[in-house]
Amino acid sequence: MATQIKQSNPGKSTQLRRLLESPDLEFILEAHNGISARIAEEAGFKGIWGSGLAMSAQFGVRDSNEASWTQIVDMLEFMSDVTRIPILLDGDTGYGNFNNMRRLVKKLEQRYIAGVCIEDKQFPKINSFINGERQPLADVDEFCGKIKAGKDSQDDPDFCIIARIEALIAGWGMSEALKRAEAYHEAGADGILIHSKLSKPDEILEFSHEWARRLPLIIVPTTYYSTPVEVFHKAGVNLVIWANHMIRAAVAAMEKASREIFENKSVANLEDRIAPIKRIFTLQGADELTRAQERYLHPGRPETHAIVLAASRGNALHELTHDRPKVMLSIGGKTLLRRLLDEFKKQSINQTTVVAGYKHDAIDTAGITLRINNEYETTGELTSLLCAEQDFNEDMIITYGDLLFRSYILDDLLELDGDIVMVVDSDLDNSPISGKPDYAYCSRTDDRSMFRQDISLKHISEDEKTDLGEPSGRWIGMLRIRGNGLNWLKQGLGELQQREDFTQLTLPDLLNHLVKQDIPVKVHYIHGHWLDVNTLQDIDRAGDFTKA
Ligand code: SPV
Ligand code: MG
Repeated sequence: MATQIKQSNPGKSTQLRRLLESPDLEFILEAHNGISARIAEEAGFKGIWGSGLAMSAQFGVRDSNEASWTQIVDMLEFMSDVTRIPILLDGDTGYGNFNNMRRLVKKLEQRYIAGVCIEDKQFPKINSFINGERQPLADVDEFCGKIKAGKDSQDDPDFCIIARIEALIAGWGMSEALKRAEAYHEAGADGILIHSKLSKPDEILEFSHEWARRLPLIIVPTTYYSTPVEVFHKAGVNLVIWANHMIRAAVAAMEKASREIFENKSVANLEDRIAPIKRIFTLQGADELTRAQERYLHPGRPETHAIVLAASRGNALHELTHDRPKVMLSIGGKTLLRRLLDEFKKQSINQTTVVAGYKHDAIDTAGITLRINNEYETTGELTSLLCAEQDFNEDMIITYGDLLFRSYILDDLLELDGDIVMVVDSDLDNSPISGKPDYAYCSRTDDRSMFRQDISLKHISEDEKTDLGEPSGRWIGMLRIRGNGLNWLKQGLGELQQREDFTQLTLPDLLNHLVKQDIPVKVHYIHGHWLDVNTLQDIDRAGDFTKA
């Protein structure tokens, strides 16, 4: 896992700072090792809480600094390596005095950890929910010195130091909590975490009211979890930490599974209710390694190339595409094209051809081969595809340029057998429909309980109903061609070129042409997790999608 994601991601601390300063109420989720961090990211969380409780628990020790701080940092390194979202470490008391804090900040920055939260208790700490009221607090001045020492030793200006106040839990009252918050603010803290163990949010709300947004406010609603989160937002809370739910979910699942296996002396009954081995491989990034092996150990084999069709303006986006084609629209600070290229790189796809047309001069050509369809205004996708003919490869992905998708979709597609495979979203109810959807009518509908179903395309059309009945899903605009597929594709293109209306034909026309000739076009079903950008509304959706 440790080598999956390049470490040159300088944006994690900036991402965390944005979460703290966001006008929305934001949420981060506890994770305690590499795999749980990856799962939290895939679920859509924008950040991770490196919980002291959960990390100690997964080591099987108490939340009392029994795991050494270097063991915690080692674990964080695994978590950081496999994720792109920021990690806020629950740094307990900073594991010592100001000097330990200085070294901690250095070591965290070296591992791209976005920030650390320290609590005003004494080392070695004990979890706040165990006899919290009897735990001694840190001296205010000493704790302020620790915050200052941390701030002075960070290199990255966006690295965040959060001061956590335990005065309410320790029974020292609201005015002590507020006094401490002000002192920590002055010492340079980037945010205040106010902790409470009441089952109602009363003291948190009172604190928020008195605090009046002087610094970002963070809460951990473990005991007052039944409060609707809108209440927190209204009260001025910026960030909610779901602090221990991944370890608790994992423990409950492991207890149930282990009991059942023990009692039944069999795993047959359990098999369908636990993650398939393949899912574990996916979370480990095993497929990328397979492809890397092909690239580095067997360099003679064809690499996967990508062809991106990006000739259109995207008329429905109006002014936004006045001076650039759709693929150059920036979503969350990165263009659609750059996002695609990043996804390709993750899968070791390093050769990409982009077929442009409208405002092709505005395309950032770094890392791509640019081909131009000068007739883009009067021609269709197949004409664009032909512009890239010289870049066709024995193994290639063809995709529209306005596509956003979760990484696993391309990852899975690259793993499948089949000479021509198309990705179809079987979730017609939930996927937002904009533009003209390409409905796929397939040999079978999606049976999600079956792994690797053998399904083929029967017809693809913009019609929501045909003689074939209801559609089985929507083609997302992504196709893989390999092996015989390339010859079939070339042959199909050649045949269609004979037609008078060739210039108007689209990729679905090509797919239908192939299917008619009994060429197997395989279908790989997915269930959401993608988006194409056609309308202004899609831009908002895309922003949310990339933030998630
Ligand atoms: C942790 O997750 O370890 C925390 C939060 O510090 S709490 O357990 O609520 O104190
Ligand atoms: Mg903790």
